[in-house]
Amino acid sequence: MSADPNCIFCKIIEKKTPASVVHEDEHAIAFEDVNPQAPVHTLIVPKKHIPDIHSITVADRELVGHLFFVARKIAAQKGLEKNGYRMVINNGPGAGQTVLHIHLHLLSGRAFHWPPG
Ligand code: DGP
Repeated sequence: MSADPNCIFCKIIEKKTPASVVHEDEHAIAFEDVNPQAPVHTLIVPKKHIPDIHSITVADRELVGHLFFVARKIAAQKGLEKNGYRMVINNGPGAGQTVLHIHLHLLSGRAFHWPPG
Protein backbone atom coordinates (compact mmCIF):
# COMPACT_ATOMS: atom_id res chain seq x y z
CA MET A 1 0.00 0.00 0.00
CA SER A 2 1.57 3.30 -1.04
CA ALA A 3 1.34 6.56 0.86
CA ASP A 4 -2.12 8.07 1.13
CA PRO A 5 -1.97 11.81 0.31
CA ASN A 6 -4.84 12.45 2.72
CA CYS A 7 -3.23 10.58 5.63
CA ILE A 8 -1.64 12.74 8.34
CA PHE A 9 0.76 9.95 9.37
CA CYS A 10 1.87 9.43 5.74
CA LYS A 11 2.62 13.17 5.64
CA ILE A 12 4.73 12.85 8.81
CA ILE A 13 6.56 9.85 7.31
CA GLU A 14 7.25 11.86 4.16
CA LYS A 15 8.41 14.84 6.29
CA LYS A 16 5.69 17.03 4.81
CA THR A 17 4.28 17.58 8.32
CA PRO A 18 6.59 18.10 11.31
CA ALA A 19 6.61 15.77 14.31
CA SER A 20 8.80 15.11 17.31
CA VAL A 21 10.41 11.91 16.01
CA VAL A 22 12.03 9.62 18.60
CA HIS A 23 12.81 6.66 16.33
CA GLU A 24 12.99 5.99 12.62
CA ASP A 25 14.14 3.02 10.58
CA GLU A 26 13.40 1.47 7.20
CA HIS A 27 10.01 0.12 8.26
CA ALA A 28 8.69 2.30 11.07
CA ILE A 29 8.67 5.73 12.63
CA ALA A 30 7.82 6.78 16.18
CA PHE A 31 6.90 10.26 17.31
CA GLU A 32 5.32 12.02 20.27
CA ASP A 33 1.51 12.27 20.20
CA VAL A 34 0.36 15.83 19.53
CA ASN A 35 -2.43 15.40 22.13
CA PRO A 36 -0.78 13.36 24.91
CA GLN A 37 -3.02 11.36 27.23
CA ALA A 38 -0.20 10.59 29.68
CA PRO A 39 3.24 12.06 30.54
CA VAL A 40 4.67 9.58 28.01
CA HIS A 41 2.55 9.15 24.87
CA THR A 42 4.48 7.99 21.84
CA LEU A 43 3.03 6.61 18.61
CA ILE A 44 4.76 3.76 16.74
CA VAL A 45 3.70 3.76 13.09
CA PRO A 46 4.58 1.50 10.15
CA LYS A 47 5.80 3.37 7.09
CA LYS A 48 3.48 1.26 4.99
CA HIS A 49 -0.01 2.77 4.88
CA ILE A 50 -2.24 0.13 6.46
CA PRO A 51 -5.58 1.71 7.44
CA ASP A 52 -6.60 -0.67 10.22
CA ILE A 53 -5.94 -4.05 11.79
CA HIS A 54 -8.40 -5.76 9.45
CA SER A 55 -6.33 -4.62 6.47
CA ILE A 56 -3.24 -6.50 7.69
CA THR A 57 -2.24 -9.38 5.45
CA VAL A 58 -0.06 -12.40 6.08
CA ALA A 59 2.80 -10.47 4.43
CA ASP A 60 2.56 -7.85 7.21
CA ARG A 61 3.21 -10.21 10.11
CA GLU A 62 6.87 -9.30 10.46
CA LEU A 63 6.12 -5.58 10.12
CA VAL A 64 3.48 -5.70 12.84
CA GLY A 65 5.89 -7.57 15.12
CA HIS A 66 8.50 -4.91 14.39
CA LEU A 67 6.19 -2.24 15.85
CA PHE A 68 6.30 -4.03 19.20
CA PHE A 69 10.07 -4.35 18.96
CA VAL A 70 10.35 -0.58 18.38
CA ALA A 71 7.95 0.10 21.28
CA ARG A 72 10.10 -2.06 23.56
CA LYS A 73 13.22 -0.15 22.49
CA ILE A 74 11.60 3.24 23.16
CA ALA A 75 10.26 2.01 26.51
CA ALA A 76 13.80 0.98 27.47
CA GLN A 77 15.24 4.32 26.30
CA LYS A 78 12.65 6.19 28.37
CA GLY A 79 13.22 3.94 31.41
CA LEU A 80 9.63 2.74 31.58
CA GLU A 81 10.22 -0.88 32.65
CA LYS A 82 10.11 -0.23 36.40
CA ASN A 83 6.74 1.48 36.61
CA GLY A 84 5.21 -0.16 33.56
CA TYR A 85 3.56 1.09 30.45
CA ARG A 86 0.48 0.45 28.40
CA MET A 87 0.33 -0.24 24.67
CA VAL A 88 -2.96 0.41 22.90
CA ILE A 89 -4.28 -0.03 19.37
CA ASN A 90 -7.67 1.56 18.71
CA ASN A 91 -9.28 -0.20 15.78
CA GLY A 92 -12.29 1.37 14.09
CA PRO A 93 -14.16 4.57 14.96
CA GLY A 94 -16.24 2.74 17.58
CA ALA A 95 -13.04 1.93 19.46
CA GLY A 96 -11.67 5.45 19.17
CA GLN A 97 -9.50 5.19 16.05
CA THR A 98 -9.28 8.66 14.53
CA VAL A 99 -6.29 8.23 12.18
CA LEU A 100 -6.76 5.48 9.59
CA HIS A 101 -3.13 4.36 9.50
CA ILE A 102 -2.38 1.69 12.10
CA HIS A 103 -0.35 2.81 15.09
CA LEU A 104 0.64 1.57 18.49
CA HIS A 105 0.14 3.98 21.40
CA LEU A 106 2.88 3.71 24.06
CA LEU A 107 1.60 5.32 27.27
CA SER A 108 3.29 5.71 30.64
CA GLY A 109 3.96 8.05 33.55
CA ARG A 110 0.61 7.82 35.35
CA ALA A 111 -1.70 5.20 36.81
CA PHE A 112 -3.90 3.32 34.34
CA HIS A 113 -7.23 1.78 35.16
CA TRP A 114 -8.67 -1.55 34.15
CA PRO A 115 -11.05 -2.11 32.47
CA PRO A 116 -10.03 0.73 30.16
CA GLY A 117 -12.51 3.50 29.45
P1 DGP B 1 -6.27 7.09 17.39
O1 DGP B 1 -7.36 7.90 18.00
O2 DGP B 1 -6.05 5.76 18.08
O3 DGP B 1 -6.45 6.94 15.88
O4 DGP B 1 -4.94 7.91 17.63
C1 DGP B 1 -4.53 8.96 16.82
C2 DGP B 1 -3.55 9.76 17.61
O5 DGP B 1 -2.80 10.55 16.72
C3 DGP B 1 -4.18 10.72 18.60
O6 DGP B 1 -3.76 10.37 19.92
C4 DGP B 1 -3.69 12.09 18.22
C5 DGP B 1 -2.52 11.80 17.29
N1 DGP B 1 -2.36 12.73 16.21
C6 DGP B 1 -3.31 13.11 15.31
N2 DGP B 1 -2.79 13.99 14.44
C7 DGP B 1 -1.48 14.14 14.77
C8 DGP B 1 -0.42 14.91 14.23
O7 DGP B 1 -0.56 15.64 13.24
N3 DGP B 1 0.79 14.81 14.86
C9 DGP B 1 0.99 14.00 15.95
N4 DGP B 1 2.22 14.00 16.47
N5 DGP B 1 0.00 13.25 16.48
C10 DGP B 1 -1.21 13.33 15.89
